[in-house]
Formats: sequence, structure tokens, C-alpha cells
Amino acid sequence: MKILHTADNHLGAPLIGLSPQAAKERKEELLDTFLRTLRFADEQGVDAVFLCGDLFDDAHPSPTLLRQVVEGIAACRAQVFYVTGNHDNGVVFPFAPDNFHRFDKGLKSYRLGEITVTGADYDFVHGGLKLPKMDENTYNFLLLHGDIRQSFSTAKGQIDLSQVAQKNIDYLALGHIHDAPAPIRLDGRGVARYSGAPEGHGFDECGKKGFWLIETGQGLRQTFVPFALRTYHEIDLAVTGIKDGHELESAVAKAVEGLPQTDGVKVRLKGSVSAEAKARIEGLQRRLQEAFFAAKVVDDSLPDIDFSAYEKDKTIKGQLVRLAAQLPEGERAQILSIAFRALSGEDLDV
Ligand SMILES: [Mn+2]
Repeated sequence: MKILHTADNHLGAPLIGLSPQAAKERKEELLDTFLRTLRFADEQGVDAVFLCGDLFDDAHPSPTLLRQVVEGIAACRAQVFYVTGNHDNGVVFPFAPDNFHRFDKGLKSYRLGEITVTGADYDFVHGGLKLPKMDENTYNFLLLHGDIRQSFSTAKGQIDLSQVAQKNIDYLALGHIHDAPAPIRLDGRGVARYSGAPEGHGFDECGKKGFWLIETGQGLRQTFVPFALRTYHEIDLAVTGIKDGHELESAVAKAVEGLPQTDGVKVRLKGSVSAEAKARIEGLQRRLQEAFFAAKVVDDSLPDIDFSAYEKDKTIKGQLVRLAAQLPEGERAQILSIAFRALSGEDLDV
């Protein structure tokens, strides 16, 4: 059997940080990716689709959006299982197609061939979650939206690892974390996985996005399927030694070379750079924004100051430079930069 695990689609999200035009476009893309996912499931002969919460960005999606989602589900041949998340908890569907199975506040299980699908909506996810031991002779899937933790917590949305271990779970399909980090081992039998958001929602969600395709057989074969229409990229750029704005511009151009212009790019400047080059950053960001779907330059660089010129000064700056001589090289420039900026009356946020 084949199973598709997705979550955190956040349909209808306002996508703050993008221009109104780009936000509108991106909003349509999130829905498009969800509907494409259902069509992909059919093409691949998927038997069950898991929607693990935050399908919508809030519990009151527009009637049009709801209708498009329900129609997409109804047209899909797979059985579709849905648990709510912290964003869409309490959402009301206009009608439920025959292949749509929504979990409510108590635990509920469905048997589908050799798999058992158990789940509960977000209201039920908390430290008190009590799971029965599942039938060891089927593949057991559990669907929840929340944050899995090693330590016990009674907070809502938090799942304590000991609540889900030793229950014969093969795969705990999670939503909530928008990255898809490595699986978390539950016990000798099963794993927990976040699917991650299928599309990045902004510069804090960089890298490959998609969903998991799972196949039963000798155990569970799990394949990540990159599926996003656009990717947000984060690039660290070492700027030490760059003398002027022109050089900085070439370095940035080289760093983003080859990236699709339909993607988003965030360039983070690191190291120390001349004041002249720093003055060009705003213009640089504007040009990147024209070239890419979205762009941002984050300036984490320090001003390039020749501290040795102060070594003999009978000033506070001179004294600081002499004191800092015993610090390791990397730290010295950083600490002195902060101290010099403070001395020139800048408000510092360190
Ligand atoms: Mn989410």
C-alpha cells in the first residue's frame, strides 16, 4: 500500500513580507500545490493521504477556498485522513466527501487493508494523551499535530515521547514543525516524522519542501518528494576583504548565480566590510528584489576598521585596542567593533 503524508499547508495564509501582488500569487500557489499533491497521489496509486493539521491558516477559511479543497478531496481516489492543527482547529467543512475522514476529539481508528490509521484532532493533543497498545499485526499509523518532546509536559500541543513509545506504532505522522528534520525513533519498532510545510512561507522556511511517500512491504519505505513550486534559499556570504560597493555587488551576484529567478533568496553578509560597501546594501537588496520572486539582504557584517591605527592613542579607543590585544583574533575585531560603535553613541542590540 502507498501512503502520502503532508501537513502545514496553511491555505489562505496572508504571507506577510511579500508585496501585495506576490502575496496574492503565492496564496494561489499554496492551494495549487495542495491540489497537485492530491493529483500526484492518484497518479502514484496512493491508497491513503494523511493531512496532519494546519491545512488552513485559520479556522475560518473563505467559502470559496473550502469548496475548492473539498472538491479536490472528493475527486481524489485515495482515502483522505485529516487531523486539525493549532491554526485550523474547529474548522467547519460544508460537506464531507465519502473518502474524507476527519478525526474528532477522541481517538478514532480506521482499518484500511493492512494498515490501521489512528488520530485525534488538536484539542486532544496534550500531556494527558493516553494511547492503547495497537494490534501488532497491522501497520499502525498515528496522526497528530504537535511538538514531540523527550521530556514530560502537560502543555497543549506537546507530545511526550513516552506517550507514544511501546504502543506498536510504526509511523507517527506529525504536523507542526515546518522543516522535515530526521525521523525520531519511538522505540524498537516505529518512527515519528514531520512532513514539513510543502511550500516555504517566507525567508524563515528555506530549503527543499515537499511531503513523504510511504510504501508498505518489508517494513515501511519512506521517500521524501520535493514538490514546492518555489524554494527560498539562504546564503551566507563572507565579505571580509571586500573594499567597495562594486566588489560587494559582484560577490552577491556570484553567490546567487544559477538560482532560479522564480525563487526567493536571502543573503546574509558575514565578516567585516568597509563603510563604503555597507552604504550600498539597500540598493543591492532592491536590485535583488527586481531579479528574484523575493529577496532580502541581512547585514550581519561589522564595519571594517583598522584597529592597529589606535594602538598608541591616549584615548579610550586606544586603551580598548591595547586591552583587546590579548583576545583571540576573531573575537578581537568583533568585540572592538561593538565597543567602537557604542562609543560613537549607536544604539546596540547585542
Ligand atoms: Mn503550521
